[in-house]
Amino acid sequence: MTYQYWHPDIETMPRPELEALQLKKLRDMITYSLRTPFYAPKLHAAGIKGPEDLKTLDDLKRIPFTTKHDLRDGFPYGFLSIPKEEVIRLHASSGTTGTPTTIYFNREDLRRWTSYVARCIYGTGCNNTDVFQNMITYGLFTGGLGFHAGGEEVGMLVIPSGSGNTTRQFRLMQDFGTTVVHATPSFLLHVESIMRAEGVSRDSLRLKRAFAGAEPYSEDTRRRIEGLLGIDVFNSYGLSEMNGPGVAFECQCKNGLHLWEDGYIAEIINPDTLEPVREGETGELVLTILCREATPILRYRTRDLTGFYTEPCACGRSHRRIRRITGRSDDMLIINGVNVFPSQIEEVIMAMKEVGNNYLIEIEKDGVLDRLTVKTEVGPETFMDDSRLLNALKERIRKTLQASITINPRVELHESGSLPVSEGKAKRVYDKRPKDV
Ligand code: DLL
Repeated sequence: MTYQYWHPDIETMPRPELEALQLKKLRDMITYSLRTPFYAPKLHAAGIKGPEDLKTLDDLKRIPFTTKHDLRDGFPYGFLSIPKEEVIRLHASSGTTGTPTTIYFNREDLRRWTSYVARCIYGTGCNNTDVFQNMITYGLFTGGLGFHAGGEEVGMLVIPSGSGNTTRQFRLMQDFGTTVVHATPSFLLHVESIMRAEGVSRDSLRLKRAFAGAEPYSEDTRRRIEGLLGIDVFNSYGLSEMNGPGVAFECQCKNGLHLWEDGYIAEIINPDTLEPVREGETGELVLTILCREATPILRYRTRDLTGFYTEPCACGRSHRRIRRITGRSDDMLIINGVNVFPSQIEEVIMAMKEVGNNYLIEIEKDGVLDRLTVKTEVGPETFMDDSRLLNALKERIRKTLQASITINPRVELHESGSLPVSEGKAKRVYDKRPKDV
């Protein structure tokens, strides 16, 4: 196989050079971090007063971890390192309680992010003859605009179709001869099942590749999508705190995701002891961004569980590969690609006085998509025989939840005291989706 590289010198850079580059960029990040209200006192406390105080990459370990909680506490500008007039875009992460985590970009930050996404796309074998349909949510979510810009950078014809509306997606694919799509793996499976239902034959399309990410999926799911659609599926990993997509991506070998180490420093730690795991072992991925001036984030605990491959990749890239993400070390749920914390649901329902104390969250597969059901007891004062009142309450809960978590849940009301009560620590989340990761 011939492999194509977008940034050949960087992608195949010998490791000693790559690590020297990391140190240089890390020092720049320290300069920017020292300008933020959040990091300035933390770095000073660690004895870091300027970039020169970091002598080796190992000195990074002197800096404490940053968590999602810190980002929320720092809302809105605690992590901003440049004057507001120089900021030209923000993105915000879904799946937070009330306060979003917001990331700011200057013009160069956006240019750099775009070039990482272009590197990922090109490395799968795409080029400017491709027609790219970006079937993922645009807006504050980074998947839409991130891939859009990366696709344009490669020179592909980019169709900003966004997610949903499957019938229209087929129409666009047929009209413009789409060769590459980007979606969550669950949406790709959904597309395939609608294709069958609507009698759209795979031969009427020119699809060759798909980029699938933003949620965990198994190797079996990848193979299933590949088999059903007759295409190659590449795993795409990223998170809004680290720009979004473009952090780690599979190359043509489809065997682990190259984590772009000139843009990010990766550590893998034991989430309980916070000590590094041995090379190759599974743990929590911790990332330091090296490619964003406006919002530097150091040693961010992603909560994603993975490990490094220890052997080099056949493609010749020197950047290490991480294994498919197998889960998280916190309680965040990913439902049809949207991040949801159980605490967000609790916050909404517990604020309603007609609602009782007990509730359950259930996630199941409905066909290929995820379905969220929120079961809640009504308060002792609410009569279960007043169906008009109950329906109105149900609808109000549904709408308020949808406004908070952006997905539309099913809501079930139960009589006071009728939902199961766990002994000890309450078990409220029942994730009934098959665990095939
Ligand atoms: O999901 C960014 C993205 C967009 C990645 C498009 C890939 C494609 P967030 O909404 O901040 O950002 O969610 C980040 O999603 O910490 C993981 O838990 C999960 N995640 C993302 N990609 C994968 C993947 C975007 N390939 C969170 N496999 C991350 C498993 C993934 N989980």
